[in-house]
Amino acid sequence: APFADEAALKELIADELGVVRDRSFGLTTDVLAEDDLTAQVSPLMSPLVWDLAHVGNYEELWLLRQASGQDAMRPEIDDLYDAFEHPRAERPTLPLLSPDEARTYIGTVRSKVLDSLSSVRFDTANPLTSGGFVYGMVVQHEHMHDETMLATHQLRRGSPALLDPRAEPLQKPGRGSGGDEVLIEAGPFQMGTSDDPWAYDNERPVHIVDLPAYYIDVEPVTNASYIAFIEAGGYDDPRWWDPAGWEWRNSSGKRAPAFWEREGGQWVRRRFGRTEPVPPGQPVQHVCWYEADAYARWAGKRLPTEAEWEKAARWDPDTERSRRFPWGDVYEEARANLGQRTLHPSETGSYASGASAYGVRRLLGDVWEWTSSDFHGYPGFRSFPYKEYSEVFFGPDYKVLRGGSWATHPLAIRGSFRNWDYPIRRQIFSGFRCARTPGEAC
Ligand code: AVJ
Ligand code: FE
Repeated sequence: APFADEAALKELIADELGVVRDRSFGLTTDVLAEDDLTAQVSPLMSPLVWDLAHVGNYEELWLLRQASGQDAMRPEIDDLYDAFEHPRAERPTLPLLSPDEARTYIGTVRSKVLDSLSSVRFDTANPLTSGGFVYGMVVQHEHMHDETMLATHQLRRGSPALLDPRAEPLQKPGRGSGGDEVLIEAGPFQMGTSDDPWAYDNERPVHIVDLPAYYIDVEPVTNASYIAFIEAGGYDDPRWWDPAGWEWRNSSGKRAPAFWEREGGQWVRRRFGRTEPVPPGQPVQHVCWYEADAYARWAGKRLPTEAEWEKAARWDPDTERSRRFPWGDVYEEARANLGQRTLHPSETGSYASGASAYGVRRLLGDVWEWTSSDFHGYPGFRSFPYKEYSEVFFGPDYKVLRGGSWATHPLAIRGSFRNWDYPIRRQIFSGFRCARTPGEAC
């Protein structure tokens, strides 16, 4: 078991709580003034100061009240930071804590959490604390909000607040394989997990899924390929579009990915407050499900189902078991573009060492990948520890995304992790790869 020793696990938890908090401050009070933290840059997003206090309020709720049995510190603010009470568009009108108050509040919560950590028993009979589950849930929650805050930064106008820490790609791109696909032979695989201690309810339980043979792209679809779709009139031909997607295309007026503009005969994109030529070899980013679906049909392909994505990412046909990551069970920094080390996806051909058993590349990191699947619970699903994490979103309204992006922290991603969003959303760091049924099209 990865966390056999409770003291070592608690040390890791304390470290990871510190890592994620540094990240949260690095996206808020360290880099932006009060006005920028309280402003709403888009009705799709919360003011950054809401996210900041919300992660602390969530931490108070789960780690102080639930895990440690303490009384509410400030019961009067719970309602303000309950995501289900107030939609994002409404949040700037609430009497929110100021940036200074939020910083103080979440800092106080944090010191109480660290003070109580040693006295909370990680009882294997209590699913909330067994394996440190609820602490893992809180760390992952803050990382997810940090990625949401990065999307807010991307939408923000005004002078740049974030610097790309590296101008150069982390790895020199290797062999280009933008057009390549691999055949995944027919057969069963293990989908989801029952033994990953920090996995969410929607990743559980592990179950066997038997898939017919399919092809899947080795790499995500690049900007160059997506530009070919645009230039072939892809946005103007209803044959490629889902009927609801065609309606979205008509009513939104969109004819290119979010943040793209045509300038002097070339495509440029705005990225964290700067404008740059669209890099042809990076995965296309900021496309909605309808655009991904239309591109795939134009290319003579289709989006992979969620199960097809996961089998290509996790299944090892030699050992007949699913891996935690495409390359194995242990996270290794050099194998994927995760964790906000750059503020953009990597070039096609990078991270070849992160390939799955089938040779499929860059499944984790770079861009979230749209799948064709609606978000549902697996057979035997049981909501835990609260139905508002995932169960209330099950149904036909949301499409599943897999794999995480360059902005996703490694603690908040694994081959079984499931994300979801509306098919019209493009402010997230979303791209896609294609799949194909043998004998059909292409
Ligand atoms: C899993 C990313 C869809 O941001 O809505 C944050 C994560 N849940 N707070 C979201 C989440 C509660 C969730 N996603
Ligand atoms: Fe939240």
